[in-house]
Amino acid sequence: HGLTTSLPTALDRGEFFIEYQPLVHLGDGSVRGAEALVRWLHPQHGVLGPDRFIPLAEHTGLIVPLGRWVLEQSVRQARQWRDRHSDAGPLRINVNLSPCQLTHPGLVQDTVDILERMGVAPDALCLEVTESALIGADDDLLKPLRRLAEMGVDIALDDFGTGYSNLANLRRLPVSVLKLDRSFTQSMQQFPADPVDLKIVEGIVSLAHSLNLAVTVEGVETGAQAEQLRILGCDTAQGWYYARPGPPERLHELALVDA
Ligand code: G
Ligand code: G
Ligand code: MN
Ligand code: NA
Repeated sequence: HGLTTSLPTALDRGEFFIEYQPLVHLGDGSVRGAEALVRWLHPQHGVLGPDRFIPLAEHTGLIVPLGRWVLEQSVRQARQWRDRHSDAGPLRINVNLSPCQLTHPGLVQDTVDILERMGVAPDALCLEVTESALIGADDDLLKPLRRLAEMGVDIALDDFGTGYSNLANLRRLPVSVLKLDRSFTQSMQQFPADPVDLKIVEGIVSLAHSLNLAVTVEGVETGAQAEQLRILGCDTAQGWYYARPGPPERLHELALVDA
């Protein structure tokens, strides 16, 4: 239908834009960075979320140039945050990668080029890959991620806890961050939360920390959730309680308040 025919030229027409959702340190509440979330301002349908077009972009191959564009914009934005107020501390940028981007041979070189061109250090970038994309991943798939990790780029396992991956498998993956799926956060709605859910999160956090992985929680909507997840030892949080995804200027304001 309409989206299928208009997607291939949307990039050239400049119809995509990026919103940023802050990542907040649970210990002190400071803004540490943001996740880049792409949107499509469609001339007829208005603003479309990634769920409406990423699957189509993956199917048609547009995800490779679109993903490269998202990465470049996001790294440029990280540079602007740094230039505009270094007093807020370095703000890191998280960018989502589709499985198709992992198999594209240009991924490592494109990433290196973008970081160099923008003058941004690799450790200011975190690439998010879903747990399901890495289940059963062979060495060929992991090689580019390993090279990026060796350069200092963080790799996060997104939607962790939904993909039924073997926990022992984590040792094999070049990841440094687990992003706990929103479903765990939702079960922290009541205070005190369900004791079994508490034990599960506690176990994941303890395993993650013993493997030197940081834990980020998604979908935090209330202060009670934030407090329980902080007590459970989670490191960083993201969610509507702190801020909805928004324009990059919003991050300046949020980061400056804490600085
Ligand atoms: O933006 P929203 O909050 O609706 O995000 C929905 C999903 O879309 C998230 O799971 C996110 O990982 C994915 N997503 C957002 N931006 C990008 C992107 O630039 N590339 C890819 N591959 N996925 C994205
Ligand atoms: O990459 P990922 O699937 O994690 O993308 C995050 C998605 O979660 C985006 O669609 C974003 O808009 C959404 N989101 C972010 N914060 C919250 C929240 O606090 N509650 C809910 N329900 N969704 C959120
Ligand atoms: Mn994500
Ligand atoms: Na997620």
